[in-house]
Amino acid sequence: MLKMKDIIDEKDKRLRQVSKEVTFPLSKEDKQNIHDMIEYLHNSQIDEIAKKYDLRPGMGLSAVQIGVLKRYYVVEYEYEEGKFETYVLINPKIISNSVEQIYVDEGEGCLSVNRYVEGIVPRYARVTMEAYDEEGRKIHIRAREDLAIVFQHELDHLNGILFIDHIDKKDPYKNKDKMRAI
Ligand code: K1U
Ligand code: NI
Repeated sequence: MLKMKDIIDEKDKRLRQVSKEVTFPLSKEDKQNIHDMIEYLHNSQIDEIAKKYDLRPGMGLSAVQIGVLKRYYVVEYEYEEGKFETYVLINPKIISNSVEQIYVDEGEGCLSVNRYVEGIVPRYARVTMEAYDEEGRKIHIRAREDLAIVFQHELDHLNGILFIDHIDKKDPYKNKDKMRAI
């Protein structure tokens, strides 16, 4: 079972590297990693379990955040109270995006950034992702709003980018009026 100590911190240089494409079939280790990452995210969103094991809540997690420099991530999305949809994206890319941009009003969070960073992180309001599932089948996922944001945040991780890189240090609220807050 993954714990907070297994998630690497922004000071770790591995978070700045570009992760490598995955080949199929998946190795036993990668299957286990994906299982553990889903379990972490799910548990972290259940108050009782999160408290018991001191888990910081997360909706997405990329392999690099547990020190594995491979191009996959998982998202555990609560679409209704107590109901979760799990997404596993391997070798993901954005194949189309909206012109409209949005940002998280209270600021983005990241399990690898253990401090509050204020400012706007511009994200596409809607994206279509192309990726592979665990069996190596090509999949397409359309996402909007917060789900679109988490897909983009995780894709950034696979390219060595953190949300803080998108924030203008001198003017954290730059271009605010050109985007919609969610
Ligand atoms: O570090 C990470 O990659 C996880 C990060 C991803 C993210 C989600 C949404 C907006 C920006 C970035 C988080 O999950 S931060 C915590 C969070 O936003 C959340 C946690 C539990 C439920 C819903 C949202
Ligand atoms: Ni993150």
